[in-house]
Amino acid sequence: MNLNKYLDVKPEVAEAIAAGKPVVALESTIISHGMPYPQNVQTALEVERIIRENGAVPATIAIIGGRLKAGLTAEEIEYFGKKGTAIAKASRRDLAVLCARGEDGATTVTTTMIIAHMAGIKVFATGGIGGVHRGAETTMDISADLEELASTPVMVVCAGAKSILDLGLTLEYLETHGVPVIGYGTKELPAFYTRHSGFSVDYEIDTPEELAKAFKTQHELGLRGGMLVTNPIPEEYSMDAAVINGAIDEAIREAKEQGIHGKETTPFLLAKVKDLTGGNSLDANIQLVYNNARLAARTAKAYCEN
Ligand code: PSU
Ligand code: MN
Repeated sequence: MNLNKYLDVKPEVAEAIAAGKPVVALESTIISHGMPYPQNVQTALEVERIIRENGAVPATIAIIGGRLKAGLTAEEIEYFGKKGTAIAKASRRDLAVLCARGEDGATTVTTTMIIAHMAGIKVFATGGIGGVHRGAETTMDISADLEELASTPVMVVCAGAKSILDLGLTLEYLETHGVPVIGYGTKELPAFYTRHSGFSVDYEIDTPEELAKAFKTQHELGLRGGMLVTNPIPEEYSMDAAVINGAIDEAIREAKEQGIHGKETTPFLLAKVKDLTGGNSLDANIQLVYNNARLAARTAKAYCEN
């Protein structure tokens, strides 16, 4: 644990970490920017319940009044969900100024990894990660999430990446930076709403115990950085590839037309895809997060047990 004067670890989380019990970190951008109110709050609370049911302690991570929070109360989750996109999306470059000014921030994969690591949490569950955007060869829009995976030792369990990104270039970037990309029960990188992308992962691993062992071995070898576990959406909730890809293409077209750039790009594309596909994509999104929470809790438990 690397405590600093800006970090507040919720007592239940601190006790679990001190006792060597499993904890799973969760991000807050998915609450404030990823889903509409009140489904965002309901989902965040249900994810915490699922993590408990599977033997781990949940720690939803956020920045509140300049404090780095590892573990939120139900009231704080409600506050984040209600304020929604009025809360600043906080990546690595935002942390210092937000803390210095005593402001709120919704943590992305990047900042959730940073704060989880400060608190001593090793496993983190989310929906999708940021990556190399389509057209990045001219825009240079590459998510800070990839750099963080390269340097911070936290396992990120996600459902792959949405094809708002260039999935091939995202995998190339992760390879260059030495981040293992694992498929849970699959050799193919899942594409968030669908189980298939046409791209291969580095390794297929089929049990939480083996995931935990691989990650522990990475630490014991002294290799820096995280591990990306991609867990396909359950078949019954997966979406029609043509429908979702059509919506993504349309969203990218509108973003270009409107000159959307910088930190607005990802939230803009996600919101557009959601509008274009209606409630179906929201349902799929919620279910894949539940699925990732289950796997992350079981993996955190296995990590602590051996
Ligand atoms: N991709 C998704 N859902 C999300 C995000 C990305 O499918 O909610 C959020 C995550 O918080 C992720 C962030 O860390 O967007 C990446 O933003 P950017 O591309 O600006 O780095
Ligand atoms: Mn970006």
